Amino acid sequence: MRTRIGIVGAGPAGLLLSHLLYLNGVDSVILEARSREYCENRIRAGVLEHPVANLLIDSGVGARLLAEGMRHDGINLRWNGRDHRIDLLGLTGKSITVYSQHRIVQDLIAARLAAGGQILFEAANVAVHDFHTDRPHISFEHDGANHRLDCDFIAGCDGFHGICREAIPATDRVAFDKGHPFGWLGILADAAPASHEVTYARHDNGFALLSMRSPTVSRLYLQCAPDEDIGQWSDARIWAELRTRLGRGGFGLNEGPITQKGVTPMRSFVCEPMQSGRLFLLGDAAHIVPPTGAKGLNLAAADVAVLTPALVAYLRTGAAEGLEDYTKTCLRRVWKAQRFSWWMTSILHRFDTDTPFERRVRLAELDTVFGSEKASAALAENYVGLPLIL
Ligand code: RFL
Ligand code: PHB
Repeated sequence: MRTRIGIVGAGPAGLLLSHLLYLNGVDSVILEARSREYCENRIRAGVLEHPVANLLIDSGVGARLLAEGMRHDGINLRWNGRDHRIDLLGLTGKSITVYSQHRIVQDLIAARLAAGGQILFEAANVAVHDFHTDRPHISFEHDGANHRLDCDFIAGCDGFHGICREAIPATDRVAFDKGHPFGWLGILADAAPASHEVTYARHDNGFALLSMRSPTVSRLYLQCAPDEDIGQWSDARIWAELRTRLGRGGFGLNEGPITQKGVTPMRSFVCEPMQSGRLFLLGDAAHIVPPTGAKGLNLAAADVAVLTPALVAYLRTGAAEGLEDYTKTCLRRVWKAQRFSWWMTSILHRFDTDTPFERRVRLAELDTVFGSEKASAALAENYVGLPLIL
């Protein structure tokens, strides 16, 4: 097999890259380890930045997003029984869209297949080769046979646990890695969201988050131990803890059947550079952030927005500047998102190892946001999303 761009991974990064390349007349093939059904039902992110929603709409895959996505003009911070609304629209002129990541994946898969795009699901033993030459290739197994995909470039969109980053010689990359001493226990529930806007709560028991997927489905999270045993959390215990942490006079949490629950450990990570020869890393393959800033999916889309024009320019005219600058261009935005995600995490979570001094500084930081429009505006500017290319 031969294509221009060999893409490993059919998550948001790989699918959006393949779609945008197609719109620019560039062929690609996606190799994905999991089944289509698995990819289309993996519950993950929900908040789209303003420029990312626009990118999806402008590239023709926004019909369902526009029909079913929920435009939110603000978010709430809750602490000490008080709500502080961050007026995203008033402070920045922009809004966010709440729309499930797995729907974006469904929309992109449908668009690629309708356009004759090739996505090989359940591809096993994917390995990338010769990306330091101008004839890279990818080997894999599919339908019980060995295959080889020759390409001009390889896009590693295979997430944090993928194989592409690890294929770069260890001496050629640096990992910036920071663990966090907690995880999030997340649930989906058939219950109307008790607030119409996303609400981040700080409580002495730990952080809690109220989000939603539709007017009848709530998405809720609780700070927990990184290795929390989900078996210890009955539905009743989850609701009780959510009520405690999100509780506020007059605020009643709507309860309903829990349809999904899971624990995610938290990590901040950046791989530099994000490129090695003709292998480019995008999205979670290159960087991950704690979810408190709702940035992971959005960063993946931004990498795609940088790489697509760079690849198109090179293939059309031989101009290599965009490709040469790929790491530099992406990392400016990546590190700003790292900073923001780390900061949101640090003011909203409970840190058991804090000294009393550190704890008070965190609280003062949060109080600064509650009391200052300028501080709220800085939060809002980052939350709605910096320009895709800085
Ligand atoms: P993905 O989505 O992980 O996709 C990678 C794909 O590669 C496949 N793969 C392989 N394929 C072939 N061969 C191999 N060897 C392979 N190894 C892996 C995988 O099966 C998969 O299909 O990475 P991508 O495309 O970079 O997208 C990144 C986002 O998924 C991620 O950043 C977000 O989900 C993070 N995130 C959030 N981001 C936001 O922007 N807003 C949010 O509100 C938000 N909330 C969240 C989140 C992530 C969470 N979890 C579970 C990690 C909330 C949670 C709880
Ligand atoms: C979600 O809706 O899943 C969500 C919302 C905001 C976050 C993280 C996740 O910061």
